[in-house]
Amino acid sequence: MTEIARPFTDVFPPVAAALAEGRPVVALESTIVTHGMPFPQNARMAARVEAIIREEGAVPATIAVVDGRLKVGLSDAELEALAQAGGAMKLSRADLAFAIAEGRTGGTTVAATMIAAAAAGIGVFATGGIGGVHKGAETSFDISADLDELARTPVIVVCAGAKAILDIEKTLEVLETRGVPVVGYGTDVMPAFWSSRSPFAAPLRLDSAAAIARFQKTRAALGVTGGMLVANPVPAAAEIPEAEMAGHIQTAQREAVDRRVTGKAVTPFLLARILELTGGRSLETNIALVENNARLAARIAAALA
Ligand code: PSU
Ligand code: MN
Repeated sequence: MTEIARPFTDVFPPVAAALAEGRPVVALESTIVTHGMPFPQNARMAARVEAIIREEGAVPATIAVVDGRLKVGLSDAELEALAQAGGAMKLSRADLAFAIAEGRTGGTTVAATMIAAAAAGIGVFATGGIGGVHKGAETSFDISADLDELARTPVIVVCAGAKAILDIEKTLEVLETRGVPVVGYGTDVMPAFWSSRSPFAAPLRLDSAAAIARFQKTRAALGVTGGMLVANPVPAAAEIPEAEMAGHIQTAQREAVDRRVTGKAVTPFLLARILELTGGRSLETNIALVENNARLAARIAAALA
């Protein structure tokens, strides 16, 4: 952990030991736990994802703010408690420090998790989907802080693409403008979270964890700062075809506009409605793709170590 962040940070001992010895560590976000999935599935998912990372020989570090402490790695009991915490904040770059200063508890988004991971010296992070440019952003201006964070903070983020609740094409355009490499893992097309394919090309393609590690090391050597987005398609057995999701997404979207849901409430609202509209099926897919991303992230971390 950077010296100045140390007084309010708790690095979980197994994470601290792995970092000190140069062994692979994978960061995990916690907004997916506090706002992305209901209890108890969120708790089960979080524990299973950590287990997968350990199976792959890496150490998981779930990042969160608990009672004002920035946690880099949680014990099983702390993770279970966070999964049931009422009133947790959803923390991004704007309010990560607020929660720490005010002694609050919150899940960290992709942006806030990247900040904490980089400060702790963790270079790889697994999640489900990133935030991006929302549909209708031309009037709402709703563009996730995740995209700016990817541009500035040197962490590899492994995701299953951008959700179809976002405008994938505009999300890719913003990432290109901000100089963020988007790498399709073993695919030429951008995956779309619940579906393995979107109508859009993946800007770059790599087929191994070693190649991804080499690319990031080369960027660093050239002084090219910032993160990288790895888009890992959901396993075929778990996917829901895009056409099937389109109607549900449209319904949830319309409700969000009608109810004037804005700001950071938008993504959790859409996720919860889509879960209801698919009768829980979207959640199964969500869990499968996070597990798949955790496995790849552990292999990238091993290749970087
Ligand atoms: N996408 C998901 N599940 C999630 C999120 C995104 O499939 O839980 C969360 C992530 O933490 C992401 C955040 O960083 O939502 C983006 O929120 P916003 O759009 O408000 O920036
Ligand atoms: Mn937003």
